[in-house]
Amino acid sequence: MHTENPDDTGVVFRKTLGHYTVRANGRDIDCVLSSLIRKQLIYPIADPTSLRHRVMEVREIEHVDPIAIGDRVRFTDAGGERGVINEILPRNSKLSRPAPVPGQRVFEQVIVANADLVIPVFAVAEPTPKWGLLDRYLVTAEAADLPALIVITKLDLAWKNKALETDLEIYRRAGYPVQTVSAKTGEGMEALKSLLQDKNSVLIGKSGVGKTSLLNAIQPGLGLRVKEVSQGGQGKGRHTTTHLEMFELEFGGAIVDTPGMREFGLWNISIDDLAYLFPEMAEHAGGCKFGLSCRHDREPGCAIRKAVMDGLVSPHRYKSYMNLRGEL
Ligand SMILES: Nc1nc2c(ncn2[C@@H]2O[C@H](COP(=O)(O)OP(=O)(O)OP(=O)(O)O)[C@@H](O)[C@H]2O)c(=O)[nH]1
Ligand SMILES: [Mg+2]
Ligand SMILES: [Zn+2]
Repeated sequence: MHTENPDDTGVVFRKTLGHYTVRANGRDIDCVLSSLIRKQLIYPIADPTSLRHRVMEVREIEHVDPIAIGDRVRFTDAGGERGVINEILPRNSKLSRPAPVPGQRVFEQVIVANADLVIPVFAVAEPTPKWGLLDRYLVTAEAADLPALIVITKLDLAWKNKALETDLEIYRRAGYPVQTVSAKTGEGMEALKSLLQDKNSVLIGKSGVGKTSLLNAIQPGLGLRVKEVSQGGQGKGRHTTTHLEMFELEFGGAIVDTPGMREFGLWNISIDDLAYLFPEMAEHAGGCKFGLSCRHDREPGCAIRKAVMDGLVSPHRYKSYMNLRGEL
């Protein structure tokens, strides 16, 4: 009889094409995928109408990698800190975005598996926050049924953004927690740490907002590379973090740092569900005169437009809703 060895399950902390770093009982094992798992997981997502299975090209596998950071896997220890992944254990959650493969259809890209907190990161200034992008991240978190914590960093630059407090009030009123911090001065950092304790969090945000700096401030021992301060630079240009990686926090929990993502589309969200993914709109969404067929645009008796008029839903959030709706 095969007895389960508790040592042979672990969590994927890092991956480079074809190789996965699995952490199990404090050891890092360099794993590859078993050929069985490749077949099981890659074929079902190939075009179901195609009569013959075709072997996927490397660049496609890169986009549709069946394993995500945060996945719990079962593996065979091959000795010498190497192993073979045989099974992906069921996920508690997944944060996804669409990955268009040129000349192909769009695939689901699971950014992180088993996270329990999504942290959209924006800077007070440098770069100027784009709140429409925050709405996109929040909808993605809601669709994954994960709570979000909005983190605003570079608080030491507060004098550069007079509108900040008014803007943040919109999100607080919508029910989202907001934590302002500065990685530079340490302000707000203890409060942030207590919000992260014992959670599996994922930082998302554009390149240059200060995600990695935040992680270094949370856990100084990490010493991760951040963008050099450049003379006259606007924080644009190249990414400093180039791949996803998960880090264990010494006070409990783990955090995934992501490279700034230029494109962040919505994955698997239906037009009818969208209003329910804006928590402050959800309670009004069922109340329109035309019911589910209401597009919440110019229809008479629209409960969502009324909520905007009554000041219960901010015009900014409503505008984001309409913009995202246009994409679906
Ligand atoms: N003034 C100030 N600058 C900061 C702060 N945090 C980060 N920065 C600067 O912002 C720049 C970008 O920081 P990173 O931490 O590399 O940004 P990132 O979000 O990880 O960027 P990518 O890895 O490219 O996605 C660096 O020049 C940092 O020194 C802060 O709290 N205050
Ligand atoms: Mg970074
Ligand atoms: Zn309506």
